[in-house]
Amino acid sequence: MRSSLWACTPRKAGRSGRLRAALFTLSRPIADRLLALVLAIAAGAAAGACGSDDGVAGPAAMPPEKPASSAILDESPPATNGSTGDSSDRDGTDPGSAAASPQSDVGAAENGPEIMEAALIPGEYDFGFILGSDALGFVLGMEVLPDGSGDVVLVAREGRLWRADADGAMHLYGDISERVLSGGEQGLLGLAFSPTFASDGLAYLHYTAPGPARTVISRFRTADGGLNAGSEEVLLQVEQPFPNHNGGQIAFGPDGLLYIALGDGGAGGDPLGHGQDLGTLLGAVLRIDVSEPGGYRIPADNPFVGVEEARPEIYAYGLRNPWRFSFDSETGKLWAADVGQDEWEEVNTIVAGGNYGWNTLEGFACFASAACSRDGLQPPRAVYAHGPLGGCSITGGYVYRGAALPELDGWYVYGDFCSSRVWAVDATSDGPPVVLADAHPAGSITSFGLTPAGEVAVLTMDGAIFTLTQLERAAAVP
Ligand SMILES: [Ca+2]
Repeated sequence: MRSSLWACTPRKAGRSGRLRAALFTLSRPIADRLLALVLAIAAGAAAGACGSDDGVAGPAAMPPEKPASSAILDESPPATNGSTGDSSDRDGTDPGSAAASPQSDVGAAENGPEIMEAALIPGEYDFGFILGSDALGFVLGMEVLPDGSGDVVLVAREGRLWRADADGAMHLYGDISERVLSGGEQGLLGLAFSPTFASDGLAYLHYTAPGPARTVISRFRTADGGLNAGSEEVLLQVEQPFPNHNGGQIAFGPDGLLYIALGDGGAGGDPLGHGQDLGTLLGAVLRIDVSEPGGYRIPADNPFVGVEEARPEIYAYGLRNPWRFSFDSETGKLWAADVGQDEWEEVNTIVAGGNYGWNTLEGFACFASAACSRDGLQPPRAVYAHGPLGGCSITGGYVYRGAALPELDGWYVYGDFCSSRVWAVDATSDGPPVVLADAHPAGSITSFGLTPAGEVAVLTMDGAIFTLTQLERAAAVP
């Protein structure tokens, strides 16, 4: 039996995780100032663009989203809706209390009913520890190795892949750390195995490389159970003007095509206007065909094929920093979390050709100017506000299709890096999100994954991985 890995044993967070989580749940301006100070000392604020943050210790080991980098780089966005971005005016403002929000002058109808959050007994679920290692460090992905072994491969930001078996034993599966620019939101960010892995043994990586700082999408061969770093075939490179907002997800859809998430290029407020620019691959989800050897092809039915001055790789756009997307294994629907700027974190369902609004909108609210048209823009499926009861940086998860928590079947599970709160929203209705686990101290949520049994796994920045456990059910197990 190879089931022990997926049995749950509660474990408390490491001290550093609690410390970092505590820092990021401070009011954001304070956290930003602290982080900016540390980063400025370590990296030299004037150097700005592309230095690695690897040497930065302690709390400046940044989340995969903005607190530190935005502190250095963000231009102050135009004041929208009376907000200054100061979280102190939102402290204690539950996302469910739309009337109390500084956004309320936008109008509840424009913010949408989705922020009327109805908590489903917060804390009813807990995190059950399944796997972890200090070697993992900042773990950003977990993919089932499609070789029938029942093992998983974990993505460590520094550029290493670790294979973990059902007993939790870990072995190095691949190492491209020498060609990865790692730190903050840069690094080895995503892994996808070929849908025809059994016959071709191919794997695809999404990472940041230096000189100049750029996103690289590459194909690798695997052999003898490991990734052959020398077999790299670079498919796509996109220069990154700023260190943050690299996107990072890479995954095959049910159509056999490869989907790639790219952020808006970084800084704050999208100063270069990439979100609404179809002429750049930044700020978009791409879709390419890698089924034939040698490079990639544009799927004929990609939505912007033949559109003048549009990049045909683009599948959907208007995204700020899509931090993790996934396909519902039952319906094939594409879900993406888009990290917000000052106020609102978004859950989106992505459709071909969709424009998700950034930087015209942040959440349901106008961003770039005080008044805006929402015509033709895809609204989020759900949002939550910044602040202690919301968070500061969304991490997208999966539509639950596992067996252990049947009441969650068909619910999209997601979390927040700063608050470690976990929500779910029903994929089959327009109902409001519910809170599953409330500000759990297990550590900042960097990503989600699926176990070989299809359970949703919660990945944290200390290299500890959990699944959700339902407390009453867990207590009933002798
Ligand atoms: Ca949006």
